[in-house]
Amino acid sequence: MTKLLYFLLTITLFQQLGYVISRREQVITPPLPVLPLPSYSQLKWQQRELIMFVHFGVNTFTDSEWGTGKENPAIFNPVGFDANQWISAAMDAGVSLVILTAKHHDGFCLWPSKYTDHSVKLSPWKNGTGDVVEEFVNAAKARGVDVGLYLSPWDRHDKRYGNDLQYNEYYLAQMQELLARYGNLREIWFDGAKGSNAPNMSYYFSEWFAMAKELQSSINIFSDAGPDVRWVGNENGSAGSTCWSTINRTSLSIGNGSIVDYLNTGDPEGTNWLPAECDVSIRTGWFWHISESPKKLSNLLEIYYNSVGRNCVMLLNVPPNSTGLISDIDVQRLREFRKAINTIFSENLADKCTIEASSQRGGKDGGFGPENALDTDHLWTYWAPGDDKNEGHWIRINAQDQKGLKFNVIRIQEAIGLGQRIKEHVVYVDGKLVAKGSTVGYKKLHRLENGVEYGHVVKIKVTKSRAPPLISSIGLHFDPYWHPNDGQ
Ligand code: FUL
Repeated sequence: MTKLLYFLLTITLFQQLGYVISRREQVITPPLPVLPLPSYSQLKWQQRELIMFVHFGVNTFTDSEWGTGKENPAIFNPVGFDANQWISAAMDAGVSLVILTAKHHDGFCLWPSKYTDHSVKLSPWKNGTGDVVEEFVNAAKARGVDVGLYLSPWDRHDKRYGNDLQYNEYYLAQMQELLARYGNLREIWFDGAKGSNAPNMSYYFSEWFAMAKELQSSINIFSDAGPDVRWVGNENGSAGSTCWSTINRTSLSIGNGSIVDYLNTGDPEGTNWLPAECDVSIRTGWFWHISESPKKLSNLLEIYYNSVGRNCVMLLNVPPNSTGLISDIDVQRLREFRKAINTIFSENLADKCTIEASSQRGGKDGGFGPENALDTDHLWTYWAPGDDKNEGHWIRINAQDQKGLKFNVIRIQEAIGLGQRIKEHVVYVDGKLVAKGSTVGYKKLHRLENGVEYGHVVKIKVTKSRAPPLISSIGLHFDPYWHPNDGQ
């Protein structure tokens, strides 16, 4: 009898265990990533979307763009300098990272470097006791804004420039000062520009990059060729309409004009994750000039669509004036810019719609349904199709009210944490083709050429991809500033 009882008990236990195991087995795992992948810091950078550049130095006082290196430090005297005002302007623009030119090509240092006197030390500003970098960093940190620094490799002042060993040691010494003294930096900018005062000067990039990572492991290194962020290949803020975050670093070199097209589009076969940053100035020049004024809002929006809307980060330069403040007119424009972005994107008309897809990974309850493209997570929840074909998958949004939807912008985002995949896609509204595109990446914005669409059914079809597409977010938006027929 007891034997029978034991037997029955054991069977029940096994049955229960089997039930638990089989329930466990039903949880569908995420698909494998497609290499290369972004690093943690690159993902953080990408999500910032809009960041700010600040060009400030002796050029601010001489009405020039490239200083000669012969400027007298006595000209540097920003009597109304207030880094808090810069940071407020950045925050008004919704910017979470600001990059300052600690040293531009003229060699003048905005911090009291112990390796040169050509710095704020010899200026009348605060009787030579000031430190722009320190005040900038403190103001930003106090408001939760991240910082980065630009340290120009090209130096038109220092006598060591032209002597490879001496100058590289000098440059590294300054980099160590900046990276060790001012807390966490999120980005360091290595500019590829090199002038005629020593055209054969070699920069020891490997040593520079290794030391930068040693001193700050989460820093993103920007240069024409990365290693973390690449130049987009122009200074007008415009990425290629095809823009891969992947590229082959072995095909890149710094300061090489012949690779700008490659930088602009990236490479679907690229084995390195190296997304592009689009640097552009709010004014014509990088430094402040009394004769210049900020770009119109419509220009800034155009740049936003051509950078953020093409899988890049927009690095918008806003130069402080000779008082040491960002001019009111620029502050105003930054506010308008942010207000416009919020107006366009804060409402997603697709939120009130139903959404369906050609198939979904793991079936109806697999956790990878198209509804993931309408939640607020734009990275780690996503729609994944149900098979491993690289073409033909689609997702469809259906309006619920009879009137249909009024929109002129379509936003598509890939779950780039698992690799950039989409090569070609098309968008139909009520069966009519309204947009065609290639890459998507972190964010693709289609501003509809024919203006507003009133539609009931919006279908996004991925016609070609490197692996099954993973879509993390979709938006249908109305941009009241977009008037394609006005020749904007
Ligand atoms: C260029 C420099 O020559 C400009 O002066 C500016 O700093 C721009 C961001 O990069 O290469």
